[in-house]
Amino acid sequence: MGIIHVKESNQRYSSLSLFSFCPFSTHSMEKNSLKMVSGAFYIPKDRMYNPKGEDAHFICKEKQTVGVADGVGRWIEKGVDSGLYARKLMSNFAAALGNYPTMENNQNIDLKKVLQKAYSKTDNEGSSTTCILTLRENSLHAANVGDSGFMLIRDRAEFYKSPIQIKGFNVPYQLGKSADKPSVAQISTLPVQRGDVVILGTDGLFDNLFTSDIQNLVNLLSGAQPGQVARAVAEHAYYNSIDKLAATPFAKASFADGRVHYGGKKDDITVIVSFII
Ligand SMILES: [Mn+2]
Repeated sequence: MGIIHVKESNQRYSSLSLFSFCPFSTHSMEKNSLKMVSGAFYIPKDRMYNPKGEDAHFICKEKQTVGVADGVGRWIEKGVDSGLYARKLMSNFAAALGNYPTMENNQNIDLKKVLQKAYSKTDNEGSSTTCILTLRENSLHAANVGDSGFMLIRDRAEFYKSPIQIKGFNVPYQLGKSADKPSVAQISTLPVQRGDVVILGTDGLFDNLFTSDIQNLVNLLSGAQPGQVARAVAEHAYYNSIDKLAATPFAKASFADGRVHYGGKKDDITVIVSFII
C-alpha cells in the first residue's frame, strides 16, 4: 500500500484529507518530455460534523496523474456519507494505475479502463462525480463524469475549460452502484506546452469562482508553488461560497434556471494546480 501523507495545518482552513500518494517508486522520465508538477488544497464545507467532507483527490507524481471526486450530498438522506465513496474511488484509482508500466516504456494509460477497474472495486453505497487528468507525452488526457472539471491557462489567458455533464440543474452525472457507469465518462485530449497551468477542481470551485477570476489569481501568483496557488484559489472560492452577495457562477446559473439565488454556494472545495514544465 502506498504512503499517505496527510497534511494538516494550524490555519483556519485546514487541509484535512489532503493526500498525495502513489504505491510505486519514482522512475526517471524521458528528458525532453513534458512534466506536470502539482499541488492541492482542500477546504471541507462542514468542519464540525463531517470534517473530511465529501470531496477526495489524489496526486500521483510517478504516473503524472491527478484526480478529484465529489461525493453526492443527497445520499445523506439515506444515512450514507458519500465522502466514503469518493475517497474509496480515488484510492482505488491510484492503486489501479499500478498496472501500467513506467512512463519511459511509453505505454498508454487508458483512463476509461483504469476508471472501470476503480469503479468495480468501489462497492460501498453512495455516488460521486470525478475528473481525472494524466499527462502523456505532450498531451493532457482527461476522463470526466459530472460537474467537476478543469481549466487551462496559457500565456496568462484562459485557453480551455472542460464542459460539465449534468442531467438537470445541480444534478450531475455521477458514478455509483445505483448510479452511472464509467461508460458515461467523457474522454478528451488536449495538447499542452511548457508554461501551461492546469486547474482541476470540484464544483465547489467552479460554482464559486468564474474562470476569469481564477485566471487573474493565477497570474497574480506567478512565481509561487502549485500548492500555494491551489490554496489561494481555494480560499477565494471559500470566501465567495459564504458571501451572500458575491457574483458567482452558481448565482448566474440559478437565475438562468429561473431560480432566485444570490451569492455563493456552500460546498466542499478541492483545487489541484498543475504546472506543465
Ligand atoms: Mn461539490
